[in-house]
Amino acid sequence: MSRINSAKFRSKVMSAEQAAEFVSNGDRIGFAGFTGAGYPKAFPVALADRINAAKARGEEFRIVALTGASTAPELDGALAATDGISMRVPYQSDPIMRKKINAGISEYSDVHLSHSGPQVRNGFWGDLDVAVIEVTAITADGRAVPSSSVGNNNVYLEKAKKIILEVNSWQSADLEGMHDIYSVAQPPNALAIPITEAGQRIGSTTYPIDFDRVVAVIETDAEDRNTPFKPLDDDSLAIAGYFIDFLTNEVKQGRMPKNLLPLQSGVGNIANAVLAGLLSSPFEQLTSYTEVIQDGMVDLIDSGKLKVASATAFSLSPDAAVRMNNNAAEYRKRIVMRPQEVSNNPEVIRRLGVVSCNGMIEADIYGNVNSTHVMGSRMQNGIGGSGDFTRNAYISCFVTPSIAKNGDISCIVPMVSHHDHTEHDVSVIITEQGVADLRGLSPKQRAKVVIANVVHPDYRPLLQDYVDLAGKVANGQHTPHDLATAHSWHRRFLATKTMKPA
Ligand code: 0RQ
Repeated sequence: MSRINSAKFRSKVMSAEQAAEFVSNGDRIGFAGFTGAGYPKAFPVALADRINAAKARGEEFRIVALTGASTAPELDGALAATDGISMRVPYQSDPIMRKKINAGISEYSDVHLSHSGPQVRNGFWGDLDVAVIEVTAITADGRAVPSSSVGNNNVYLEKAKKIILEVNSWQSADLEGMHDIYSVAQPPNALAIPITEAGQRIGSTTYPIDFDRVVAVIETDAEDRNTPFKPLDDDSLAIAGYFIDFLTNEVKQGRMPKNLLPLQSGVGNIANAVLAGLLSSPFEQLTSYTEVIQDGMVDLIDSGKLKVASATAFSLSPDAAVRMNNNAAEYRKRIVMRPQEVSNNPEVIRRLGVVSCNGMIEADIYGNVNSTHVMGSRMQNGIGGSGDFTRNAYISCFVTPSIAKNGDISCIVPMVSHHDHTEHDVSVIITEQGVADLRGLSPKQRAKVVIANVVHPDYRPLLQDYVDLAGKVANGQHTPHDLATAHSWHRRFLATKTMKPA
């Protein structure tokens, strides 16, 4: 049965190939999609075919691709493979897209996710030509029911000259009622977002659609594609254990209530493992004000430990996605899905006292964190929402195994090779070795706590040698560094494939 309950919207139904004809060389396109959820599945593949055909004729055909965050092979993968993305904003994690960015074929602007929608609304990215948005259904009065992510869809639907809707009947019809669509007013007319509890609803359950700008409606029946999480290993279990010990002590010290404060959990395997750890913890009546709902979060809801979760998207393994689809009517009682300008809003995060927990590439002895670049230059994914949460959290935590690539890389280094989160924003670093609580410490005190608690034993003496040397070279100044050798570990890895000295 068609999910398009409005005759005038039905009159715009066409194939993805026909819809792709509405795009011109140089267009700026706002795509739905946040992790492997809620992205258009048919249109991007048809557009990729069109771009390839134009290239074969020797014609230039490139687009600017804006999204909520990362997407999946049918969007980032297919379009990046054509070399037809001139600029990508604001987050990606697709292997082909990453390759094109690091080869200089596609430009990439890595902005905070909470900023990306407002930047489009305020014209920082020029006019938006097309919005391509996946929805679950179109109602009889011409509103659209969101699907498994919201991201920047509200902004793209407001701003684009042309709107293309993909109505995906694979998405559960019971998603209707889960969403809370609220557009943030901009300066000088901005208003406080009236959220004082993670589960509070302040908007509507559907997107308003300006029919006059709708040029095409495509019907699909295609699953979201997320990769399964890596199985829990000893390191991720140890990290989860330390995180829970840390939270337990915060409660004991009277710095958090028994049911904690709203939790945010980042993308990636380690962050998911931390959620899995909470399942066997003594905490009850938990709340979450986060960006993505991962498998671990759904397990916490199922167990009754998590009362409510606010997010902007699902980031579920194929198994968990099926579970969500079969039980959306139950889950929507406990999940509120919002635009990313609200889920990641700094003002709300600060007010609620969110405890953030994100993965990272590396941290340094003073607590500066690199979330994005491998060896200073190669883009991995992007900053995503980690900055939105870290800077504004009640307590900001970062989690990582202490080593990567079989021990040839230490994730704790003398000086990070790229800065995403400064020492001023980072409260706690956790590895399988332990917890470095950096609150209330000076840089020199931080270095001691980092070396004693979170560095792998193979690298601990080397890092102590660096601190001793830096202390001498910098003559005991406030944040001692030896600029001649601060990046020598990275240089050694680039030259010899290991940070360990010969
Ligand atoms: O490489 O994929 O080749 O195996 O980086 O590392 O250990 O599996 O960790 O999946 O938790 O991801 C920072 C990327 C961590 C993620 C990052 C290599 C490692 C592996 C992945 P392989 P793991 P995770 C809000 C929060 C930014 C966005 C964010 C991320 C791969 O957490 O993208 O936080 N964060 N958003 O081997 C070289 C190092 C390394 C390293 C790990 N020091 N040097 N390679 N790796 N450490 C949510 C959203 O924004 C949507």
